Order: sequence, then structure tokens, then C-alpha cells
Amino acid sequence: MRFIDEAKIKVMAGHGGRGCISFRREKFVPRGGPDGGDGGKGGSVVFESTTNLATLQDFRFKRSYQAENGLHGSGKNKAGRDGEDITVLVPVGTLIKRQDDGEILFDFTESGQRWTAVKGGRGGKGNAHFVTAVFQAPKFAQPGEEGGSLELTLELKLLADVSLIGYPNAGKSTLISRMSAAHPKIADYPFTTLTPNLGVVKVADFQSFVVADIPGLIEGAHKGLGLGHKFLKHIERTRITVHLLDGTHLLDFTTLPDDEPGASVKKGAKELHRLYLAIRKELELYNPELADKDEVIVINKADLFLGQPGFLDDVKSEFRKLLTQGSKKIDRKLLTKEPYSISCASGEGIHDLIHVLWERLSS
Ligand SMILES: Nc1nc2c(ncn2[C@@H]2O[C@H](COP(=O)(O)OP(=O)(O)OP(=O)(O)O)[C@@H](O)[C@H]2O)c(=O)[nH]1
Ligand SMILES: [Mg+2]
Repeated sequence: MRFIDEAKIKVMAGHGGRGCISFRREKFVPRGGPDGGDGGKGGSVVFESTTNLATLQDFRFKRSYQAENGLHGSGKNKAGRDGEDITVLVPVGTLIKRQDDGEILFDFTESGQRWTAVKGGRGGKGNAHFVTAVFQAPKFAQPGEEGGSLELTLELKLLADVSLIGYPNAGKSTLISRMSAAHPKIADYPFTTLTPNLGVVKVADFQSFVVADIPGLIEGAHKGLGLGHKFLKHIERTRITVHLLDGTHLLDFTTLPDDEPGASVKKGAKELHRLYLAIRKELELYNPELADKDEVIVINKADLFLGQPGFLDDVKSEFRKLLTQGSKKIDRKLLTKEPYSISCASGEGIHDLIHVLWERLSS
């Protein structure tokens, strides 16, 4: 699934240092000549593409990039130091446009490309430069040249790594808002999300991945029921699906009288498993490859069971049994820990989920 990540930034080159007006003054050397040194060059702002970055996330926090000014020249023909260039790293695939007219200035198509956005100003020449046969003692020097500045728009087409799928109301949008800076609409009625939302999940410096929150799926989605079907094709292009199950469906079972020990747990797990298979069936009917995709099964709304200690853990192990008994397609090596449980309300389990996803994406 492709989305546009965008950042607006300002880059400013350093000014050139001023040339110096100075004359040699030494004991016993009458009329020493002019010895004003040149100003240093201002630093430039250079962009460089790298595969170590996947998003423009870092530009949300730093929007202006200023290179150093060159230092002024001084006497005894001493040149001012050049201002340092700064290198701004961008992910491969970044397109750089001028903000005011949208003109494309550079397109980073591969790793290691460098492009100078604004050049530092030249240093001014000191008065020592202006000596001529008739003009032995120039009392002037050049000022430093101003560094350029530009307001830029950076654009990156993002490919989502993970898609969040599940029935309406499972809490997909709440989860993406917990994992990333995305602020999708969240509400207690089905089909709140009408088009996918995208969020960038930051794991650590230079480690992030992109999650897409897909509108809720229902039975019959593959034939066009509900909304999610329009987006099934996008799921094809993500690497992992998080299949989010709504813990609310278990609530009825917490109050069931147990005719035999563990009966309510078994029934609850069976119901959740039935719902899980129903969505998987939709994926399979739409495209069998979707069902083969790496999947992480997660039960949301764990906070609803705080009053029934052990209930959710028992349901999880029962669910696991059902998974391994089921179709061989979902008999995967990673099943020992699934389903995971999280609460988007309390935040429980979300950190661990991010790490599970990151590990699978980077393996
Ligand atoms: N108690 C509890 N409620 C939650 C939790 N996560 C989400 N909810 C609630 O569940 C409801 C649905 O959440 P959404 O995030 O909009 O669900 P969705 O899966 O995006 O729904 P659609 O966009 O309709 O497919 C909202 O009222 C949320 O506040 C949770 O961990 N615990
Ligand atoms: Mg939603």
C-alpha cells in the first residue's frame, strides 16, 4: 500500500566571512603593505540518500537546517575558517520540491546520492587582494556573500509493512493511534474507518516501520460486502497482517455458569476462533496468498477482564489449541506465543507487540 509521507523544511546555507582590511605594522618595517586575509566560505546544506531510513519521521521534530557561517578574515593574511557543510540524510525514494511552486528539484532514486540544496556564500577577499601597481594601499575588502536559503517539501511514497485487519470495532484505529502519531477517528460504532490510515511506528533511532489501519472486514467482504473489500488488495502488498480480535466477544462467556470446569473458557475461545476463521476465510476467498501471509494474532481489550483473573490467559491457551488443531495453513512455528493480548485502553502489551512486529520484519 502506498501513501505519501511529507515534510516541510527550511534549509539555509552559511554566509561567507568578511574579507579583512589590515596593514602590516611591524617595528622597523615602515609602510608594511596590506595584509587583510580572506573570509571563509559559508557551509552548504547537502542532502544524501540512505537505505537506513524508511520514513520522513525525523523531519517532524527538526524543520530547519542551518549550515555554519564562514569566519571573517583577519590581519597577517589570515583567512577565516570555512563554515562546515551539513549533510541531511533522507530515505531512498525521497522527492525534493520547492515549496512555493512545487518544482521538483531532486529525486533520490538510489542510495548514496548527494545533492547540494543551498551553497554557502563565498568568503570576501581581504584588502591584500586588491593591491595594484598604482594602488598600493587599498582600504577596502569584500564583504562575504550571503548563503542561499530554500523552503522545501520532501515527499516519500511509503509502502506499509504491516496491516491491521479485523472486524469493525475491534480497535484497529485505536491501536494505530497507540503505536504511532496517527490520529484516526475512533468510535464505538462499526465502519468508523472509511479509508486506510497510515502510521509510522518508531522502534528506535533509524528503526521504524509503517502500519496501515484497514477499514473493518465482515463476512462476505470478498464479494464486496462492507467496506474493507476495497482495501483487501492493499493487504496483498504488506508483509505482515495483525489480525485483531475484539475481546468484547468474550464478555458473554465470563458470566456463564460452568456446567463442567473450564466450560466457559472453552466456549469463549471457540467463539473467538470462529470469528477469527470467518475473517481468514474472506482473505482466502479473495486471494489465497493473503491467507498465507505472515500473521500476528492479537486479542484486544484485555482490560475488560481485569475482574476475572486468569480468564483471558485460559482463553488464549484454549485458542492456541484450536489453532494448532485447525487447518495446516495456520500451523506455524511461531504459534507457541499466540494469540497475544493487548489493551489499547491501558497500553498493556503494546510495547511487546511492536517488538514482535519489528523482529519479524527484520528477520
Ligand atoms: N475497553 C476497551 N475499549 C477499546 C479498546 N480499544 C478500543 N476500544 C474501543 O472500541 C471501539 C472501537 O474502536 P476503533 O478503534 O474505532 O475500532 P476499529 O477497529 O478501528 O473500527 P472500524 O474502523 O469501525 O473498523 C471504540 O469505542 C474504542 O474506544 C481497549 O483496549 N479496551
Ligand atoms: Mg477504525
